[in-house]
Amino acid sequence: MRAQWFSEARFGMFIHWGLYSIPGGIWRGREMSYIGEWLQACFRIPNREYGALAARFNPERFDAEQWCRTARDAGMRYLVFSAKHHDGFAMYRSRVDSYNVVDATPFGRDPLAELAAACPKYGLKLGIYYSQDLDWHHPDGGDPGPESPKNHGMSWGNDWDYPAHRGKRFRRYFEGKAIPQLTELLTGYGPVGIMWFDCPLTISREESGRIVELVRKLQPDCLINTRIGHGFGDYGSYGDNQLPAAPPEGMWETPGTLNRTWGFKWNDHDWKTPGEVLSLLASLAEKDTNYLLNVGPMPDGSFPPETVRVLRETGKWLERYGFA
Ligand code: JFZ
Repeated sequence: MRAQWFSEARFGMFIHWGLYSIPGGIWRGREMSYIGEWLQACFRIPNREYGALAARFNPERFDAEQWCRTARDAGMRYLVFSAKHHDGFAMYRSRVDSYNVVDATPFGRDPLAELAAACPKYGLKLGIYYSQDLDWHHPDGGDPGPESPKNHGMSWGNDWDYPAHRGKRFRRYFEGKAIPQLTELLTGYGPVGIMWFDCPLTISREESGRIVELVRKLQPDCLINTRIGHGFGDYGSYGDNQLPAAPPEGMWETPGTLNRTWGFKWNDHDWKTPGEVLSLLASLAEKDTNYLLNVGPMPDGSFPPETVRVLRETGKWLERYGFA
């Protein structure tokens, strides 16, 4: 069964890494209270300014093998990497859009390619996060419009650079960027275990279905989470750190933060203890639910020291008692 590895994996590493990791929750001396990867929307930063962060993206300490070793030693069996978050910046080499980590930064390397090469060496399946609906860089990226409820006071779509909601044609973004980039991701990085989608706010049933078809065609064994939208997908995603009440039907996963943010924030020190991580992992496992625990790497490419410490202790305990 193509999903067996997933049910047996139980523990995975979510990785949110992008341009937002550089300011780490602080913009021109002002600090945001919301999750770090929402920085651009929080401060309504124009793309010209936000995109200038790319010139400063040079993570000298990035080491895919080190990331994978940390995941494996924590007892994790898979990894999901943010290839493109809502800010629209591709964290892999994209021929479709030069707004990507290889073409736009002094770093010039493809972290996804390096992770794809490292994962199998550490027994990890590779998963890819792709924001299929929201895209703040594209003029036609998903935007529920001015009448829709906000997200903690913020706009879901980019209405600071592109305020003319009536002129937006999601289809242009979908055909011109999302589908071509997903094709790149599904053909350029070897076997992909999971395509992790998010925030299906404006996407149509037909469009969600098109993505499912594309994944099935290019990677028949790849799993899809239900945040693809419209009831599609192979397994359900709960909310942040959520514990299901009863053992549910089907396959499930709970993504969770290790502090209070997905993308790195300099001032978030509210770390869970290894005991808390272990207890959530056990409670979720009892409900047949995987735990996708997030790491927000720092701008230099390394994991925050607290993250490393908690993951190491977690892995040691699992190993000592024969779970890993
Ligand atoms: C989304 C993103 O907006 C966020 O930046 C992060 O990537 C996170 C993993 O996913 O936020 C959500 C989406 C859905 C829920 C919660 C947070 N939910 O259904 O509870």
